Amino acid sequence: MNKNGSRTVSTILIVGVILAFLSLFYLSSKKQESSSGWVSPNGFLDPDSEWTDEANAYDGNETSFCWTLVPTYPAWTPYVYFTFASPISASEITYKLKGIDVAPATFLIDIDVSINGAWATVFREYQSDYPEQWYNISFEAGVVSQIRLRCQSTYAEKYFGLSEIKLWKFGG
Ligand SMILES: [Ca+2]
Repeated sequence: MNKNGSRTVSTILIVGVILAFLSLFYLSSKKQESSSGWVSPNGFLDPDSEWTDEANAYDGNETSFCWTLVPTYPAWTPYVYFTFASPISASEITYKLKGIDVAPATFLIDIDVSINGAWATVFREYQSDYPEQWYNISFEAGVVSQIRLRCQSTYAEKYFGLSEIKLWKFGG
């Protein structure tokens, strides 16, 4: 093989190696896109402006929180909506409460998800704001674009705090 031929072979080899790396990078990024895991919202809607620090419910920081003053039964807070950049195939929500008041409080919490554009209630139960822990809610799998939440207090007016809320996305 002459010098030019050897150079051509080297060039083909180098291009081949680069293409192989690019393919691996592409495949691994595709896998990452489709892999399952917890996904935080990336936006919110608060039509009545009754909630405060809404983005704290999806900033990945368990010490920051979104909050509102909750009226006494049977009055509800207005809904706070959490939105996703693109709809997510999901079957579970996890959320963490923040206890703001020192005295124990019990809330009726109502959580809905928008599945294919229709609201479905996935959780409506009484819950104490203590302890501050993660709560998981499973629901019939669907393509979710928004979560909305409202609550009421069973005794007296109380502050309600939400540290984080996430959807379980399944891989494809
Ligand atoms: Ca937070």
